[in-house]
Amino acid sequence: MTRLTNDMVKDISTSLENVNDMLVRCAGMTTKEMACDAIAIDPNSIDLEEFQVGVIPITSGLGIISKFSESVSDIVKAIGMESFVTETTDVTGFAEALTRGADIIFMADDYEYIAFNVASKKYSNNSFGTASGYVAALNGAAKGLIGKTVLIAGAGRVGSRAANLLTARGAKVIVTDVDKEKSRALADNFSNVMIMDDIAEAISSNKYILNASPAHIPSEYIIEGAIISTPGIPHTFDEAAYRKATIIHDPLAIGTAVMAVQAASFSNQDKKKCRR
Ligand code: 2YG
Repeated sequence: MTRLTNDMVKDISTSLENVNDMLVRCAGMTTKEMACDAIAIDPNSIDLEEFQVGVIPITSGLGIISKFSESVSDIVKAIGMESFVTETTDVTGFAEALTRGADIIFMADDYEYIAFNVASKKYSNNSFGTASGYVAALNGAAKGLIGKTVLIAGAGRVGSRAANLLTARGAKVIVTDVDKEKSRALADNFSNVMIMDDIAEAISSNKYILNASPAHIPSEYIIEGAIISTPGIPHTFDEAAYRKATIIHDPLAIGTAVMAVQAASFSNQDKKKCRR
């Protein structure tokens, strides 16, 4: 999994309006609408203001990314939730979040990034949140994917998770990855996924692209009018690419917003159960 850097994170909190505007402009939906569409719930069926979120800085492995926790807290606030960053880190931070009454706890080490719903004991993770958020945005921007062919560039955790989300929305899926083993593993797991090994040919023959790879995609490869939903970091699309294509990207907010809404929806599911 590619790790965010301090530089990628430093301006997130002050650019959340821009992300929302980008989603409205490109995909016809706000950040909250995208997150609800990603898990197929009606935005009116969930009251995000009810939820208190605790974000815990985690020092393990390569350690803290500056402003990561604050950014997560601001992202969930921007979709209407209450949230705080714990004063303490790691296990002490977990105890602090519980003591302060967090309903949902966000934390990330170098391998997993999760949103844990305390009451329901279920959690949402970044691979699902990012894949489903960017698929929802692509679906909106393409005005539906039924019968359309979508190229997945990058068969890592997010790209692989996106494959069945795309087929569930009626798309035909092609996958390309510099690591042929990864693209074949993905194609083995999902029926009717085609493989294209040459990334230049793959990009230049597809209008709809879900880019979940860290690779640079030269603008020369991109079709005029392409729609590229791209969680991939580092984000290296240049001016020329932005002129030719609709490009949907942010380093953290789209995945985090889906995680928050999915974690909150676990409570609703329990409420529905106890209503019977
Ligand atoms: O608590 C901290 O500050 C650090 N332990 C956070 C480490 C996060 C590492 N993970 C990543 O950089 C990305 N996988 C995060 C998700 C990117 C959005 N799709």
